[in-house]
Amino acid sequence: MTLSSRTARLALAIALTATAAACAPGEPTPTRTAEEIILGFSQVGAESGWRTANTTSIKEAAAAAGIDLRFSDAQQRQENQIAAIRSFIAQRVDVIAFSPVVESGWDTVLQEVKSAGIPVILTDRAIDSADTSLYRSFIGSDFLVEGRKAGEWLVEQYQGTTGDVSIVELEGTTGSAPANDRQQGFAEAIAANPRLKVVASQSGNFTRARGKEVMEALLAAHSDIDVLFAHNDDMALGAIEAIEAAGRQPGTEIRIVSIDAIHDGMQALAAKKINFIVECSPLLGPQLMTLVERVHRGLEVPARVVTDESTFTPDQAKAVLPERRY
Ligand code: GZL
Ligand code: ZN
Repeated sequence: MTLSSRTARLALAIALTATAAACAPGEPTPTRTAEEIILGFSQVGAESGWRTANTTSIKEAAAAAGIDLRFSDAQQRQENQIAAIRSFIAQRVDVIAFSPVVESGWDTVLQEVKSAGIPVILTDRAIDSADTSLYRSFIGSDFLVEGRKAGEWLVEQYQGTTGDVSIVELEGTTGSAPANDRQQGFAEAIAANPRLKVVASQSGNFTRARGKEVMEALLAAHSDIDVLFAHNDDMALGAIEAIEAAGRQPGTEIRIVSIDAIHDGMQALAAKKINFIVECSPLLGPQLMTLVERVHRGLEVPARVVTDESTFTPDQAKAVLPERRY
């Protein structure tokens, strides 16, 4: 969807405000003259390094903006997020924001929020509801693009080679937007070379522990694994433990492409145990607070704010590791 020029100007204004807010460390934050805004935030959980960095970004940005943050951790369970959203309605918060653990099953509770007259902002993950009036804006990465970037890198690696390439895929949380879209984007990209074949694909629920368990099973079932595509670094790191325990070499015998670019993932990349990482930025806090303030004041906000993000090779990881914030 191309942003209209007005919306693009607005998005730029938001980005600039956010950058200003984010780039003024040490300066006294302006004491809030307006009444304090109460923001209810329902977080997915604390399942990965990405998630904990995202939580830190949200909490720090709320404090910097003088926003009263009511924060709830759902331990990756949708029923806990729905209960948290209902409690935010009862608390009469001014704005509700959340990262939906899965794409579907939100219409009922978001209808209740709408009837209570509380604006909603989606962060990080999308929902599949057809009713886009249920939320004012969705700020987060384009997971299709992330999956495509991973696939395009793999196609490039095997340019001009012969023989089949067996790929195993560690999927994120079943039913979540990042798992669905990264899988689709990756599949679309590797279709360019029919010798690139996903021989097994299973959920590791975005956690290191589960990624290790699933990779152990895949190694036992497939003696011919050439590549691992992991939907996040935590599962890739768990898989590396399983690969090494099986006496195999991650990064050489089994090449690994992953998504997130968290600190531990970037260290494994610098050590060439991972070969390529597609960045997914968790630092949504400042932009989210700008959106919260605007919707609270009844100002226009863009329906979609896409976070810009990069990709990393081992050498690039080595170069940026010292300055990375997460
Ligand atoms: C992506 C986010 C995903 C991360 C995982 O924006 O929803 O959830 O890629 C995290 O690390 O668990
Ligand atoms: Zn096999």
